[in-house]
Amino acid sequence: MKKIILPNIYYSNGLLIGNNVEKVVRKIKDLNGLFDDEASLNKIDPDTIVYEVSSHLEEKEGREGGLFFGITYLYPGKVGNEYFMTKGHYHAKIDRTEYYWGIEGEGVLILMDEDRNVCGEKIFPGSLHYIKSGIAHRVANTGTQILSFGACWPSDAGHCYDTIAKNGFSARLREINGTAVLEDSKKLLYV
Ligand code: PAN
Ligand code: ZN
Repeated sequence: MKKIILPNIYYSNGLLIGNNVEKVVRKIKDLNGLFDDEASLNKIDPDTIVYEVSSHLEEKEGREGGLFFGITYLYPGKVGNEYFMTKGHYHAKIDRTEYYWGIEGEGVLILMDEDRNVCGEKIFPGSLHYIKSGIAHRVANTGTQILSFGACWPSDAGHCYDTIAKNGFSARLREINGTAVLEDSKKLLYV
């Protein structure tokens, strides 16, 4: 008779529990330069949590052939008229792809190619998003509750934050007249 064992990782009541789970917390004070309305930013408590990520990192970072799994919890909120969002990144190995899927709440996945063409996809419970090679990705919460989404990416993908930190995305997701609008960024540094 062969053994049937319990898994060592659970996704239960919205939480990832088990071995090799690591949690990252991103507060307003950790996100310098992310939001463009500095006057509004200065009115927000720097310890306000914008998002948390729980990841199951079973593999060694950089190993080819493995996968990582993470759940992001993005809080509702705005800085001025710009929605709370993740930093956003390209993968360090630029051709590495990723799945995102919506779990709870609502928002927009903002995608940008290397020529800085941007588009947005709505995220909602059950939505599935395949992020192709060479595409920077960021999520903004457009709702009034936590937006949580899953992610699965190759363990050799890595994260490149520098390009986005320096040049941003070419569009920002703002609430204008009560609607989420992906507006061209005024900081177009590629001109
Ligand atoms: C996700 C992201 C997560 C947080 O797991 O890392 O949503 O966003 P930032 O990394 O941009 O802060 C992912 O895309 N992994 O590759
Ligand atoms: Zn990614």
